[in-house]
Amino acid sequence: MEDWLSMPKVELHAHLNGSVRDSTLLELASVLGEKGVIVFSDVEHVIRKNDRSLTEVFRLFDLIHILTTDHKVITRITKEVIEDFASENVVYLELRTTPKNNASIGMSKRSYLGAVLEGIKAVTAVDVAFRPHSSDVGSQKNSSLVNHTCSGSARKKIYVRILLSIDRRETTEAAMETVKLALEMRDLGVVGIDLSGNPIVGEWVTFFPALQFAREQGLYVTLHCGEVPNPKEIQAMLDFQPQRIGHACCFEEEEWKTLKSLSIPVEICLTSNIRTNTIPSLDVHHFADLYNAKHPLVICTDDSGVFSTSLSNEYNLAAAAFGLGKRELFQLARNSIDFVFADDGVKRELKEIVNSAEKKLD
Ligand code: 6MZ
Repeated sequence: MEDWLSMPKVELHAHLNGSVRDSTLLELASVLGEKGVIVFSDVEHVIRKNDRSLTEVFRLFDLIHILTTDHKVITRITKEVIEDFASENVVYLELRTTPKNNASIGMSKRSYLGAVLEGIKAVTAVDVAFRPHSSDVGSQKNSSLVNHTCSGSARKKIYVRILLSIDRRETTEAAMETVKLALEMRDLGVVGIDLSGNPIVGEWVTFFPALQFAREQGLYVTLHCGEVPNPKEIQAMLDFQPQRIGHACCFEEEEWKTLKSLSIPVEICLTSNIRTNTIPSLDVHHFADLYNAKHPLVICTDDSGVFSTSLSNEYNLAAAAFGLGKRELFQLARNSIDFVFADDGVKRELKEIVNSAEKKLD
C-alpha cells in the first residue's frame, strides 16, 4: 500500500456525503441520539455495516443526510474530507455534492454551498488552491504543489474543485436552480455539474434542460451513466456527449462501441461497483477491456466513507486485479490529469508533480 499512498493522485469522482469518516458519522449520530432525534443503536449498526446493495446504499445516504443536516456539520465534513484525501497524496480533488434546500432549518441550496466553501477555507493541514481564476488566498500564487515556509519546512498543497450534483429525485426547476448556483459560484471553485442519485429514479428528459443549459454556459458536465441496465437512457447520455461519465457498468456491445468511438473518459470506482453488486467480481470488470483498448479512464473512490476505501486502496486493487505495475499506474495517474476540469496551467503543474515522483522510482 505504501507505494500507492505516496504516489501523487487525482480524484475525480468523490461524493462529499459519501466520503465522511465513519468516526464522524458515529459522533454525529451519538449527538442526535442524545437529543432523541434518532435511535443511536439502530443507526450505529447501519453505519458499521460493510456490504450493501445499491438500494441499501441509497437508504444509507438518506440517513447520512439526517446526520449532516446542519451548516456547521457540512463545513466540518468538507474540511475533513479534503484533509483525508490530501493525507494520501491526492494533489487534485474534484469533490461533488448535491446542494440541498431545507426550509425548516433555514438551509437553501445557496447557503448549503456556502457551508461547503467555508469548509474548503477551514482546511489547515494543507494549503488549498481552489479559485480557478485567482492568484490570492488559495495559495495558487505559489505554483509548486509543495509550499516552502520561512522555516524551510514543506507544506503540502492540494487543488480542490467543486461539482454540483443534481439528484435524480429532483425536478427540472430544482436542477436548473443548481446549475444557476454553479454559474454564480464559478469564481469560488465550482467548475461543473454531475447527475447522480438512485439510478432507478427519474428520467433523462427531466434533467436534460438543466444539463444542456450548464453546457451552453461553459460548465463541465459528468453523468452517472449505466449503473443499471437502461439502454434508452445510456443512449441519450452518450448522445449528449458529456466531458466524462461515471461507472458505465451495464453497457451492451453497441454502447461500448459508441463510448469508445466518442472517447468519453470513464470514472472507474472498483470497490463501489463490487460492493453494490453492479459488477459481480473484479475479474469481469470493464476496467480491463477499457484499459486494454487504451480508452480514457480514471480510478476513483465514489464514496470512500460508505465503501470504506481510499484512492490508494483503489490503485492497490487495480494493480492486484489487473496485474499492473507501478509504472503502469503512474501512467494511469498521469493520463487522468488530461480529464480534470481545470485549465492547462493546472494540468501542467500536476503532470510535473507526477513526473518528478516517478523519477524517484529510478
Ligand atoms: C449514484 C451516488 C452514488 O451529494 O449528498 N451518490 N449516486 N451512484 C452512486 N454510487 C453508489 N454515490 C453517491 O453525496 C451523497 C449523494 O451522492 C449521490 C447520491 O445522490 C447521494 O445521496 P452528497 O454530498
